[in-house]
Amino acid sequence: MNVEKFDSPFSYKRPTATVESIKEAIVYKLIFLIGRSPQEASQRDWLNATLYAVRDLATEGWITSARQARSEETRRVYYLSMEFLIGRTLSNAMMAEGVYELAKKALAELNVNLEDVLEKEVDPGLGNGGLGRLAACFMDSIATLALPGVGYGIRYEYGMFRQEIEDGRQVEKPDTWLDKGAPWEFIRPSKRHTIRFGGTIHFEGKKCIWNSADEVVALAYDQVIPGYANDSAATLRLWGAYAGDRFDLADFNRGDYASAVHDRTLSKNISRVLYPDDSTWSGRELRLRQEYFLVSASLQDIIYRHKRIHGTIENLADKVAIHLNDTHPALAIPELMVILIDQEGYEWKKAWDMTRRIFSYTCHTLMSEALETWPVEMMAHILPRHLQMIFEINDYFLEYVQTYVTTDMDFIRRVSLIEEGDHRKVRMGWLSVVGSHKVNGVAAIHSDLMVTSTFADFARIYPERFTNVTNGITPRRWIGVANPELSALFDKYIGKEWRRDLSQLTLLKDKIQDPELKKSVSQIKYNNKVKLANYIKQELGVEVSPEALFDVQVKRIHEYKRQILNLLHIIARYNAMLANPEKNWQPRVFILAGKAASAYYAAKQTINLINDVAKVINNDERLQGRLKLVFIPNYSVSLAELIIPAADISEQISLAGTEASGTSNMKFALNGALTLGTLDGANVEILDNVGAENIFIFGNTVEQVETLRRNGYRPFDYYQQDEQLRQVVDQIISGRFSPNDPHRYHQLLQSLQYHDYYQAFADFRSYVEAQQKVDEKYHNREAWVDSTLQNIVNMSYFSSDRTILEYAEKIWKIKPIK
Ligand code: 26V
Repeated sequence: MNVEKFDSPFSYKRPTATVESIKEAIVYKLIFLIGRSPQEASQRDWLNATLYAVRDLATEGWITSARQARSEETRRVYYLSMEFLIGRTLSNAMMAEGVYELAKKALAELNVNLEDVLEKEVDPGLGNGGLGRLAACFMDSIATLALPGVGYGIRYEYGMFRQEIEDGRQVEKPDTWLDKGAPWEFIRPSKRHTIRFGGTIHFEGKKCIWNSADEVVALAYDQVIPGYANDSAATLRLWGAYAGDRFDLADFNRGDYASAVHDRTLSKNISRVLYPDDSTWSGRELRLRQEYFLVSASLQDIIYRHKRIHGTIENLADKVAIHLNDTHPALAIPELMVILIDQEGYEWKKAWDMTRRIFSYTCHTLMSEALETWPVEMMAHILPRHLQMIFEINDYFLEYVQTYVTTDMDFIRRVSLIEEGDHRKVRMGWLSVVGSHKVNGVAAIHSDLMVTSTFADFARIYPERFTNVTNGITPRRWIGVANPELSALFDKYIGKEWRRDLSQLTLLKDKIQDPELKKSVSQIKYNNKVKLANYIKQELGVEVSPEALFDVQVKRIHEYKRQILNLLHIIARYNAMLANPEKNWQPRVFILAGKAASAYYAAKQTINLINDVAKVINNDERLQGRLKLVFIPNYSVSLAELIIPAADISEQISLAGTEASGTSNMKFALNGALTLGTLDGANVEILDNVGAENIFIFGNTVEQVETLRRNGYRPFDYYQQDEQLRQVVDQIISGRFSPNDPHRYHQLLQSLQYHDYYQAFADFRSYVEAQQKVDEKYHNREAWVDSTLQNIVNMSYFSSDRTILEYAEKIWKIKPIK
């Protein structure tokens, strides 16, 4: 039964966009929406006016595609993620709507420079790193493929902290991204849901009654995610927390303003900050509340929408797919059970069958410390009904295991959703696997390791449940927006379709020997390096030459990613250059960027050391400018767009078996950098695609890493036996780079010498040798450019469109909107 009337009496016809029409739209927005005259408008006013004008264009397609999806009553996917790192929106949207050049001209006629205006846009940092950026690339692909999908997340008032470097050290400053307004969002005052917390439960017969103690209101803020040139758009709905009607008028009238607003402040805390820590899991009550807030608001929304379209929830499992981006929204599983049983009156087994048909889950890490668990005690306090439901799910599941798999008590204890001990814990990863019909890893090697390590027991119970979907990146942002000159070159050689179908890049293969093409590719790289060099000069006051080889490692700072290995080599190179200054050294600029979790001491020390070493190297005149090291502060999506297209070498040097996939590795290769990496994550598949001659692979394999660990890895032996390594380590320990505080890195280095959990010493020699090969290859510029091109043309597989189509077909079972 259709509850909504779909045929609308009025249909809007979009006028053809021209410079004139866009100019008019921008000025109109400026005057009537912002309330400024063109004479007194600031750059930000122009930005917002342009944003509103372009948003209008995207909104047309958004409304039609939403209506169309409803009328088709198709199955849809809801992507639940605690993070969406969407980056700036304007240039991407202008390109999607096909008006970039028109808007540029329109603004020019108003004496405004588009590029300057674009730089004013804030970059919402609503994510930590790879997982959040992947969610953003996925939304872009969902929109471009016109798939029926909605993203759900949290509208954090403070995103990822702003990183400043003071005296070489990271200092965290609040990211007040909303201060400048959020012109891209639509606030939906009518879309609000009440979220309940705490209180008690009791049974009346078989029925469980939850009397909650606290309530918060979730309010929807929508963002249009425009599809590329398809008059279609997807929705990203972010929830903000409000106090609802909790304002106490009695307190206020008594003059006690503080009490009257106190509860409101507490409620708002839920969407106040993004957790800036993806390295360790320290259980925090507020984080648990945040996760439930996202889950409860989104599920209420999904069910409301479903009922409005279908009039029943009997067919919920046919029409709804819900995807869990890691375990963070895993409470959605018990939440749906609670809704189906307590509110809708379903019988347990039927509710469970529906739930498992609806959910799927992606695991994004193998690091055991990032696997979420929640103390039973805490969950009992905040979500008593959900804990009860998790116990019921566990009983049901363990009975299944005992009946059909094994009665081995060790096994049962290992797979139980509850970790026993003095402090019992709920294992969210296990819950996600048990409550989903599909579980995937994010690169081939990661998915293999998942079923042999973390989820080995579950792979025995549910072998057909586990699968792989290798990550991808959106070519619209990572070439289209980030590398306009390379985009224009592609357009010239193979037409514009590559933006929507990256397999078109294979057409370039026929032209790969074209000298013009080679020349252009290397000229474009050079131009991008000039841009980055200018930024470095302006922001850090360091002069770097675009003639040098740009060697780049940008990502969260973490021991497993081994920025320290990079640094050991840089210092070794420095020493070698000083020992042999006459040699024909290939000039190099080493560029690093990334944030360290605020409580992650070793990561923060690493940043400090990078900056200390940079100070020494950059000021050593004996090097004659042939070696530079820079740490670019406050890494973000927009900085990635500047840095990645300028790279010659992409450092992907995590210890084999630790990086689930990596996605910057794909962005670099697509922009023509050569990967210097270990056989880890998606590097393995990049190697398969570009061929061994066009990538630098080094280091131990997963098997070798495991063997070393099993046989007792002794980093001190490597230190003793490798003279170059020993010299570097001794220099750091002796305070060569921190003369005013010679003991600064004692602990960091001791931990390397005696533990080195991520085996940096074991891979040092092989890394240094690989770096020599890099120099040799760069010497032969022809060969280098050939390899660059081989990387570019062989990247089709890594489009997030391919990734999303795999999810759509294999996991979500959804089809494009007609
Ligand atoms: C964990 C936590 C725990 C505490 C609070 C905040 C927080 C935020 C994130 C995480 C999990 C991080 C997992 C993650 O980002 N994994 C990355 O996912 C990428 C996309 O699949 C993948 O390319 C990277 O290799 C992987 O590290």
